[in-house]
Amino acid sequence: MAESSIVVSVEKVVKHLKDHKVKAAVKVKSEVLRIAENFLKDEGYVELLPTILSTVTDPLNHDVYEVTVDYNGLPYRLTQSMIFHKQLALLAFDKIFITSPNIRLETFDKSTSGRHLFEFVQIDLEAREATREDIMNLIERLFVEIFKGVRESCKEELEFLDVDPEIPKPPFKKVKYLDAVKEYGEKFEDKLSMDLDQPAWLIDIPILKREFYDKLSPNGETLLDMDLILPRGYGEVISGGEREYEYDSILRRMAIKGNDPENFEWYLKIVKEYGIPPSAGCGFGVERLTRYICGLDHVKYTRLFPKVPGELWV
Ligand code: ASN
Repeated sequence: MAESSIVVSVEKVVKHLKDHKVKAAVKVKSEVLRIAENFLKDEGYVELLPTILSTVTDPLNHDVYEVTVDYNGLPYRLTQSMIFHKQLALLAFDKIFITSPNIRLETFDKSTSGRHLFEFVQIDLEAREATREDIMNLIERLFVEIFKGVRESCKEELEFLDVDPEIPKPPFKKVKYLDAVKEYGEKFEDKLSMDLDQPAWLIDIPILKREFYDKLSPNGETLLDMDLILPRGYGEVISGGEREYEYDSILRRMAIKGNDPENFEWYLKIVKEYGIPPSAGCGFGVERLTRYICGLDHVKYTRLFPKVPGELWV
């Protein structure tokens, strides 16, 4: 089916730049970044600069348009997530994070989801020898800091947006994926999110519902992974988990998901010849968290130059 696209007019771009709602949300987002980056540094995470062009990137678990850059014959990809670079970076440091711009050329039907931009930023972190529990605990403490900090430093903006974001209360509830399916049916995310009044972890996602790199649990059916679901319909803001790190297991998981090892040649070579450590990590969508704090109906208000699926914007 042909997808309809929109060329955004210059008037609309300037109106967006001058919109007080956008200005307030962008200021809140700036504070979210400051607080998160300081918190992670205080926890011993070393900040890396983002990788934008890569020979290997996240295959993702949903369809997007492929994007390769022909650099005079050298085939580069645009980064969809830094998952493999995060694992490799642990050869240098024990804990790392990146404020990572990701390009995911989403299909145009995502334009009205309120949650998709085809260029967005996630704070992506990974820690050597960490467990899923360690990462969930870290994020719960981080989210408390972010909400406390923003309430303090963005009083004017929150007042303008007419919101009073509640500081989340850890520990967050854990919901098993298959229990959510039982309660709400296969397409449960929106319904689950609508029923929540606190963020909740969605855990134990079935093997075929996620990428090959999240670690299989000893039960052989679900993964040692997690999403964080925001309340009141705001939906998923984090995905992460423990990782596969052994060459044979990675190949087995690629075969199960139908991922062609040829597309991951650089990564696989390093894993096979040098090894990578066990780890866990996650990434949280900066625009999605800001949208939730600011009570907005679309992530586009959190960026001055939003890349909404299907739109041509400056
Ligand atoms: N950042 C995510 C993770 O750490 C991966 C992703 O963005 N798809 O698992």
